[in-house]
Amino acid sequence: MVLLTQVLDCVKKLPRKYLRARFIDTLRLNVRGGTGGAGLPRYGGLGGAGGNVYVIAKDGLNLGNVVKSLKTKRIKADSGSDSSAKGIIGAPGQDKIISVPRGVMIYNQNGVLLGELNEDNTKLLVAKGGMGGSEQTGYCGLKGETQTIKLDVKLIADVGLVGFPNAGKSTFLAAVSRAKPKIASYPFTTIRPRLGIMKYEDDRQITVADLPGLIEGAHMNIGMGHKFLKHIERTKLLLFIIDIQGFQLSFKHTRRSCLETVVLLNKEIELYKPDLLKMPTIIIINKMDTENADSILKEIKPALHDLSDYVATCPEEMRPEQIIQIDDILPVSLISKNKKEIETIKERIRNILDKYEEQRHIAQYGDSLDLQLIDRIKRQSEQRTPTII
Ligand SMILES: Nc1nc2c(ncn2[C@@H]2O[C@H](COP(=O)(O)OP(=O)(O)OP(=O)(O)O)[C@@H](O)[C@H]2O)c(=O)[nH]1
Ligand SMILES: [Mg+2]
Repeated sequence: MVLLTQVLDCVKKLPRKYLRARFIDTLRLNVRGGTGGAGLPRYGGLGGAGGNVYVIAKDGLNLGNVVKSLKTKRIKADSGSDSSAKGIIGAPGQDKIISVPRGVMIYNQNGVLLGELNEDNTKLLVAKGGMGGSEQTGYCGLKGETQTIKLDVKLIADVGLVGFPNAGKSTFLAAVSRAKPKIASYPFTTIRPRLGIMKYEDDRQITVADLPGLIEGAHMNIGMGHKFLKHIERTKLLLFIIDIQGFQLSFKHTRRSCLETVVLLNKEIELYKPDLLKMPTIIIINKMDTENADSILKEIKPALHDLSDYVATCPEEMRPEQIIQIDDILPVSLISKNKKEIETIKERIRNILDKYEEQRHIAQYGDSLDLQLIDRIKRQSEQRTPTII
């Protein structure tokens, strides 16, 4: 109960900027296909079909741009032309195309997933135009399909940055990519997710998503809440950024040690979606340049390497049921922008991503792709080779 009052208290004290922040990652639209044109009974003329409404994915967009570009949330495609003595077959109505960001999932009003658009230029029909008038319809044009669709954007990135506020997530993004996120010494500096690209000498690219900070009670919508956690659903690796000095939202709140923040992040992710804990995770212990950092690290190292023992000693409300798999623990000082340190982190991320990708591949296709290919070619040639008598 004390914990609950403490966390609820922090809601009131949140920076006003957050309350004003308008980051849009869902959008509802009413879409309507065009009406079919009327037919012409005298000549058996056919009305043009109504236009369709499509949603198309485009690189470089966000839902904010989409809202700005649409004048209204009711999108209707054009009606088909009527059949006339001059034009027996009516022209079809023009389609309406709504450009949206990549990674959008589209649901209908009943919450049924209609499709997802992850690649640039992929498109989905969301409202079909009505048929043009013909003998079949008594020469009346039919009305187009209507529905309310919900667009839900989930970022597509290889690595998701997870951590308490102020831990150095944006400092990390700025250090490894050309992104220029806002960095400041107060909590909740980052109020919207942001992508950056880590580039390697051999042109390999790994995308990183910087997310707003999480705090305990995020599942009860405390702080920025859980809503940004959906953006790690499509990442392949979690990068926990942890402040060696721990975190304290304000002097009224309990100070959480570095180890406690790891456990609390584990717990918040579990409360959001336990499956995410199966993802490979690297822990970056940041701010190693600060006072006593080395001795704190020395003290907590054994517990970090075997988190389950430590978790057992935590109060029940902090204790997750499932413990994250930690693939690597890297103590660093991101602020020092030490090139060697940054290169090591980049290499570790790359190696772990590749290791898991290989394992996933083997699980899906078996041990050796070459053997499978040889087998397939053999079978195909057996089918085609004429039997020699
Ligand atoms: N001493 C020290 N300070 C650091 C280090 N890394 C980051 N900082 C400072 O910590 C503060 C917070 O850094 P951010 O990168 O904005 O932290 P964040 O995790 O993105 O914070 P939110 O966006 O609020 O969630 C800034 O004042 C940074 O300069 C470090 O290695 N050592
Ligand atoms: Mg930040």
